[in-house]
This record gives sequence, structure tokens and C-alpha cells, in this order.
Amino acid sequence: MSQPSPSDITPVRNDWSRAEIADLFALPFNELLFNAQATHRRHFDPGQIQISTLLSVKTGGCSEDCGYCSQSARFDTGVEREALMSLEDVVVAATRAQAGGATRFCMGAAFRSPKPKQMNAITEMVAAVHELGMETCATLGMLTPVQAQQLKSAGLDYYNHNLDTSESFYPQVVTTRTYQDRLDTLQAVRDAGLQVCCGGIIGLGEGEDDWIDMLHTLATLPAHPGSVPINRLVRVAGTPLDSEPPAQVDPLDFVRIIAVARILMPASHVRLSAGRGEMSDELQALCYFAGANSIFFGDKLLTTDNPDTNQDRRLLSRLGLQPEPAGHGRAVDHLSSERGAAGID
Ligand code: SAM
Ligand code: DTB
Ligand code: SF4
Repeated sequence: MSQPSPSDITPVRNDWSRAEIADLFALPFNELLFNAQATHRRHFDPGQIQISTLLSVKTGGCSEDCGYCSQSARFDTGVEREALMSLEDVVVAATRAQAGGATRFCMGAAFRSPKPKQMNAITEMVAAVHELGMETCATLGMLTPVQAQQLKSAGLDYYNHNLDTSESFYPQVVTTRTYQDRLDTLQAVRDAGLQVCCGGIIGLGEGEDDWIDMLHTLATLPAHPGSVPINRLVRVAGTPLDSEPPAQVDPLDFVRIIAVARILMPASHVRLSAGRGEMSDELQALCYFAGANSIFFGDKLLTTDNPDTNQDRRLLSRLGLQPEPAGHGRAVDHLSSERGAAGID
């Protein structure tokens, strides 16, 4: 591939070929970052970052065997099984997050898929957080089309369900559900009119071919996910991925993955998700330069540590990054035809 110029890499496309993505990975680092930053500026204010808060509304005791996860009942990680949180406690946490500047509130539950009683409780939580005026997001495992519709009716904006890795590497990490199960849930979520939040984890022992395959799948979905979380593996003692740890991913390769995601899905928020707690300020700054424009803010993710909030405030201030106002995400998270018609490209 000849080196892309900013003008020819910007339009939102979902017909990317695998070879084009491999060519992006092969670009010299500075070329790739220049292109990613140029793309980013066509779609977003480079001085803004979207801030979400994450709350684990149901922790631990999960039936699945995801090899990285602290919450699987199959691994002895020290994470205790807890009951579903009360509606009141969730509203208190959301109100506090909103007062701290969060515009999106994501509720996570360690479910394979929600049961009917759990769905009732979760839809009440979604409706209450929506009433506060925050964007709502949930991650509850696999959904049926009817469940996706119920969440939409309750006021849910985003549903997070990650591909995690490539289709060929996936069975080495998870055996209790298939890649196709994941794609089917994403289809149900799209069909219900919910915005999709879908990304992966880097550092499971996969290689560059898997990064290309995963990004290819994401960027050729019928519509790009509105948000693309890129997690770096947080090693949790007791999980298979801690007892036999894969080699650490080169931090510059991690930055490349962010940059390629930005170029492939230019109108999506690329979220620097799990793993920030173990990243230097300089590595994070490079990720933001490469096009990451969303983070989880708060001392804790679901069960693992996130950077201390004061440390995050200092870093954002040093980088001159301001919180993105609420609602911006909803306005821009659409595919090409709408953006083209609006003259944004
Ligand atoms: N149970 C639901 C599911 O699997 O869809 C939702 C919660 S699950 C914790 C959400 C995502 O968090 C996973 O798909 C994975 O990408 C990420 N994640 C979980 N544990 C992680 C870890 N130790 N390091 C990095 N990312 C992790
Ligand atoms: C996502 O991709 N990352 C977030 C969110 N979606 C739900 C979760 C990260 C969890 C990290 C491990 C933990 O804290 O248990
Ligand atoms: Fe359960 Fe989700 Fe953890 Fe897998 S990632 S074990 S489904 S909580």
C-alpha cells in the first residue's frame, strides 16, 4: 500500500481488507501516529476526552472460564461472590460520579447472561441512571434480542460486549462460549437500536496477526462500534493467565494498536480501558496522541485498580485535556453515510 495521506484515510469505511490493516501496522511508527492524529482531528476535538465511570453491580461467582478474569467462579482469585447491588446504592454511586464530571455510567455484572429476575432489577437501575441525565452503559454478558430490547426501552444507550481477541485465538482464552455467541449478542444489541461498545484485550499471548484479525472484525461490522475499549491485560493472581503469563506486549506495539483502531474507526471513541494503572504517564500520553479519547475515571474498575483520581486529574491537566461534554458521543457515533451527509468528512 502506498503511504496513506490524511485525506484518504479519513472517511468512515467498513470495507477494510485485512491486507490494508496489515499495511497500517507495517508503517513506520511516526507515520502511523501522524496519520492517526490527523484522522482523529477530522472527527474529534483533540483537546477533549470522554470520561466514564464503571461500577460492578454484581461481582464474582461467574460460571464462565474467561482465562483473564478475576470473577470466574472456576479460579481462586480471592474475589468473593456478592449479591446484586440495591437500586439505591447504584443511584448514590451514579450521582457521585456525575458530580465528579463523568458523563457516562457503565454498570457491569459478572453474568454469563442475565436471568429474568436480574433483568428486572437491572432495567430499574438503567432507568434511574438515565433519569439523572447521564449516558448509560451496561455489560451483562450474552443477551437475547428480547433482553436487548428491554434494556433499550429502559433507557440504555450503550451495551458493552467485547470480542476480546481474534476468532482463531479466542478458544485458547474462553471455552464456555464461542466467538459466534459474541457476534450474535452484538447483532441483537444493534437490532435493538443500542449503541455498541466493543473492543478487546491485548496481552493474552496473542500476536500481531490476532490484532489485525480482531481489528478487521471490529472495523467490518455492519456499523462500527460507537466505543472501542482497548484493555491491556491486568494479571490477576489465580487466573490461568497469571499462572502461565504470556510475554509482555511491547508498549510501542500497544500504541500502534490504538493508532490503527483510530484510523479504521475514525468516528468511534477509542477507550484506553483496563491496564492504565500499570502504564506510565508517558505511555498514556502516546496513546492519547495515537487517538485514544476515552477513559474510565475512578480508583477502581470492576475488581482491579484504576489510577488514583488525583493522579488522573494531574495527567489530564498536564496534557491540556478537558472532559468531553455529555451527549457529544451520541451525536457523532454513527456510520459514514450520516456523517458524509452532514459534511463532517
Ligand atoms: N461478564 C460480562 C462479559 O464478559 O461480557 C461483562 C464483564 S467483563 C469483566 C468485561 C470485559 O472486561 C471483558 O470482556 C474483558 O475485555 C475485560 N476484562 C476483564 N478482566 C480483565 C483483565 N484482567 N484485564 C483486562 N481486561 C479485562
Ligand atoms: C471493558 O472493555 N473494560 C471494562 C469494561 N469494558 C466493562 C472492564 C475492565 C475490567 C478489568 C478487570 C477488573 O477490574 O475486574
Ligand atoms: Fe464472567 Fe465476564 Fe469474567 Fe467472563 S469476563 S468470567 S463472562 S465476568
